[in-house]
Amino acid sequence: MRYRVEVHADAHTRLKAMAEDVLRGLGTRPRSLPPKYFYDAAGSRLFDEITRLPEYYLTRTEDALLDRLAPALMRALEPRDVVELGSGFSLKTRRLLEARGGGALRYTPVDVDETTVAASAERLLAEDPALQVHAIIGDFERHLVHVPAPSGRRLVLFLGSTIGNLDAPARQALLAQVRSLLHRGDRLLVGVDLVKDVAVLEAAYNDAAGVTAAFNRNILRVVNRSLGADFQPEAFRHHAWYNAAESRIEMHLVPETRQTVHIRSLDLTVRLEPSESIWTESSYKFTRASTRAMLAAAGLRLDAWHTDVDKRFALALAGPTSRAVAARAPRAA
Ligand code: AVJ
Repeated sequence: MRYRVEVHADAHTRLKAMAEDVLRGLGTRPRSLPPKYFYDAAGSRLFDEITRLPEYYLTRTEDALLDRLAPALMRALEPRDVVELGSGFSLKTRRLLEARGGGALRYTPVDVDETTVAASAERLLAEDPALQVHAIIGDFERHLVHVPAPSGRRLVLFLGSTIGNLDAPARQALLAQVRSLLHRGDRLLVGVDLVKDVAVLEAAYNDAAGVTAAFNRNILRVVNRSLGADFQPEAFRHHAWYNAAESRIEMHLVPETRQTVHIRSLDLTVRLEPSESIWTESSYKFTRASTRAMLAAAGLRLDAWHTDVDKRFALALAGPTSRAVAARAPRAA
């Protein structure tokens, strides 16, 4: 069997988690909804459209970096075990795996959407006879403990600036877990979007075609359908701006007029004033120094830093620091 799947978050569990998240998010101020709920089928399609927008440089810049980097990286590292957090369609992974030159390899995608993972695995397996897939269906913030013991040198992938959705405590918690998946010689490859000119950043989240606005409003459709809510998505204005003090793009949905929303599954009624937006996403932006510091706090050492010529996006390669050794080392006299 070259394909194995473990389901750690079935539809029922996910719905329960969502109910808790929405209750917490809309029941407290500032109102918020977690960005992971953007991605139903329609939301995933809208995001895919975003990645092809002229203003949204992130995906194409990372893809070009990966294409450039893949052969040398795979030759130098020769991984036998690739774990990917938030693998989605595994489009970038495919190019990385292709670059390895055919040795035996186990790929462990971690993603909430079983249908997507199964379809991606089928395609990868058909193209690659030396590949095994051990899929973990779950939330990478909660289910990394189920990643199997390594089958050889390991490469963990966390691409697409997905880490940018997490605030500092959540990033540290996640990176500490990733650190525990790594042994000496293993590596983490993480894609981070870089701090840059505000106009470039804000344009990427305020595209002229309005796709990002539709993507933002879609989260209300997801809550409507999943929890029996009656949000009117068109009554909310898309607002995205760069919060320089926090190094993050913030996306909000601003009610145009006062809204009264009933969420049947939660038996909750929420009144929203135009002055109170729903904060739907943070997209943190990094520098080399902030990336290095974030990694170091989790016991990871920045090994290599790859950026495009315009320094818009970076791929950071990190390895585990030998913390046990450091702890045992005698103090300098
Ligand atoms: C998928 C989290 C990387 O933060 O840029 C795109 C999502 N939101 N446009 C990002 C997103 C609005 C995206 N990530």
